[in-house]
Amino acid sequence: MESKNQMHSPEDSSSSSSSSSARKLELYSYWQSSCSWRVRFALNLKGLPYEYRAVNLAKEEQFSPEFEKLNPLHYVPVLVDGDVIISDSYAILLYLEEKYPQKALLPADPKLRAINLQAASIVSSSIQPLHMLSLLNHIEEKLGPGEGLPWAQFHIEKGFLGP
Ligand SMILES: N[C@@H](CCC(=O)N[C@@H](CS)C(=O)NCC(=O)O)C(=O)O
Repeated sequence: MESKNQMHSPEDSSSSSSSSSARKLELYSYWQSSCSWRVRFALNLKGLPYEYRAVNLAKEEQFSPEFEKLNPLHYVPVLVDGDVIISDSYAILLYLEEKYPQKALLPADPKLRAINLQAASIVSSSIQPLHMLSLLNHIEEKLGPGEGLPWAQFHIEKGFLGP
């Protein structure tokens, strides 16, 4: 995991939003993490500057003692906003929406709001957890090499298209 003041590749472009001198938010992220993409989308849509902290999952940096203090579950993303530390993308999105209401992500209409939250919840609880890196590694270990991909494809298609 990089130290606080370092920037990095290949995602350096994503940290362009942190050019403001009033840097406050910090996002611990990995470039292939779809959970982190969600938060980056939200930060950019809301125009919130943030500092990008790369956690290289391929190098198992999520298990470093430094990162473990932020998220004992060893997952990215983690958002740090002053003394607030949030380590789940869904919770981070709701936090950002409430704390920084400018450029709302959710519609005001309750029905449309519920449909949006339904889609977000399906992705974050019924699709993504079924193909996270640690689970795919576990499946490959238990069932054999090459078994992870069809597993992931099945659950992604089911989540988006239905059975
Ligand atoms: N519910 C969490 C899930 C976080 C999660 O699964 N993060 C993945 C990247 S998208 C991760 O860090 N995986 C590391 C691993 O599986 O060891 C969220 O939405 O933030």
